[in-house]
Amino acid sequence: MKPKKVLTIAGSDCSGGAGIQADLKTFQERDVYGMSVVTVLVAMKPDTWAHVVKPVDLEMIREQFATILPGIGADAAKTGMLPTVPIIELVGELLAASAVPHLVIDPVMVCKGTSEALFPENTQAMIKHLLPIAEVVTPNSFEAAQLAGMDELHNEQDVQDAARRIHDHGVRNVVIKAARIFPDRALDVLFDGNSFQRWEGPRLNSSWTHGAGCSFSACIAAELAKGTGVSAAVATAHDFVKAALREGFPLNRHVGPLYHKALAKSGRG
Ligand code: PXL
Repeated sequence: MKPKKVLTIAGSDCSGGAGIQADLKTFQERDVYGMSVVTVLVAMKPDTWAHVVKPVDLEMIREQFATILPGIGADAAKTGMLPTVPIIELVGELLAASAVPHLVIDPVMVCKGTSEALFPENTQAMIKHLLPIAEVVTPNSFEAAQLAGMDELHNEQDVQDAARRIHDHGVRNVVIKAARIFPDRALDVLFDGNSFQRWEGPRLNSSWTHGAGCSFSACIAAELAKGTGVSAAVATAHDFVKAALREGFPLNRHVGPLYHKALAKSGRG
């Protein structure tokens, strides 16, 4: 049987842990055919792990996109790091015209190990150009607060308030990865405009979590491509990332990724 085809529109993390690289590993594990539009190249200084970020020019983003849509076709797409306002506008315009059946927006604003928002001016552009056309958006607590126009989220009530405000931007489903609001528990919350659903588990005390957010949204896109409903897709992504985080491993003294094969290895994938 021909596999479903899924497109990631995101940045290249040359360390292999996040971005396009995490998305393609996730697609492979979830048994869909992965394709990519690279929006930005990210390198890291070996001594400090400071990020060096080089956006791809708009024309080349357009060319890559056309290769896939209309050139090949995609059953679902996800976005990751979109480094500039013009790139967000272009990706929004191309996606809106493509009518891809399932669209997941991962509103990447920070990289693990760096503390400030990478591109604060991009939040409004994502609200305007991407959320209204998206089926699912997957912010972490920081990104959710930015998209909702709120201060830091401190508790589950804040998470629900943020989800309602983000839903008002026109996206059909909001999934907030509230991994950091409790010291001992990890919580994912889904709001579909009517009700809340939650997935909770003990918080894993691992430093090797690089690429967790990218892999989570990539897994949701893969499941949607296969015809799974949003709630079941989020449940699968929760389990997939939890298993992969349990087997996270260090690459060097700065960073460690998830182990994407963990769920398949345990026989539950
Ligand atoms: O984890 C966020 C992220 C997303 N995309 C790219 C990255 C990072 C963090 O390093 O490099 C390309």
